[in-house]
Amino acid sequence: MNYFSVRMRADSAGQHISGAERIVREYEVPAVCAALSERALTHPKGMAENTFITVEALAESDILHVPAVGVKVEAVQSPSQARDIIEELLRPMTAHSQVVIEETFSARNMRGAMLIAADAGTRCEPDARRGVRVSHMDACGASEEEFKGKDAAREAIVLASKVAAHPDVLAEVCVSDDPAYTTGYVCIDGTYHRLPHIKEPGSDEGARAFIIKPGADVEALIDYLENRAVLVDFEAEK
Ligand code: PML
Ligand code: MG
Repeated sequence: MNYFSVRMRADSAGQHISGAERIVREYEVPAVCAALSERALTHPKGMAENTFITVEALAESDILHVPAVGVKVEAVQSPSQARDIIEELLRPMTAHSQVVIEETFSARNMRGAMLIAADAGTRCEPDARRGVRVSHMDACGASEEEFKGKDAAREAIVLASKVAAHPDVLAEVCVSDDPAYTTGYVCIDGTYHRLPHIKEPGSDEGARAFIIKPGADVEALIDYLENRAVLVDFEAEK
């Protein structure tokens, strides 16, 4: 057993508070469990009442390596400008970009992401309240310096790279539901467009949406997103 998947999720009174995960070597498991449990206890949404940590052995042959997406920071001054940029980026992929924007900004406290069909603009995930939780992923070859103090961005780039590597995903839109976190992104054509000021500080709105290809095998896509162990290769970027 070469690697372990370490996953944390936390809630209070049935409301999702926090979720995070790593794929690490055996010697790193205790420290990673400590860091993830601390995170649930000090979350800006409030101290989690319940924290669940799962540690699961993975064989090296179970792990898929995918390249990291490139990052481009967009010059955004306000939430309305961010929405215009999202619209512009999504337009070539779907006629329903406004539906995607409305759904993403009006959601609250979803554990996972929405799946939205590019052709019909309709939701495709089996549980619309929960969404699809992307799991079993981490960075490989990224120096700590690159991400120092930027856990949210690091995890989002890792997640976006796993999602973008699936051929049935055309784009992703993300607005953090963390009231203190006002940077979001659109990932499309291998580029993660970082969008500062995507929402007003203090707002609990936000979710992720994946825009999926017409005719996609939704069940197979969900299995990949939730269960396939993926290491995102940052070396390939350098
Ligand atoms: C989240 O809360 O999980 C989303 C974080 C988005 C990070 C965006 C960035 O800083 O690049
Ligand atoms: Mg969150």
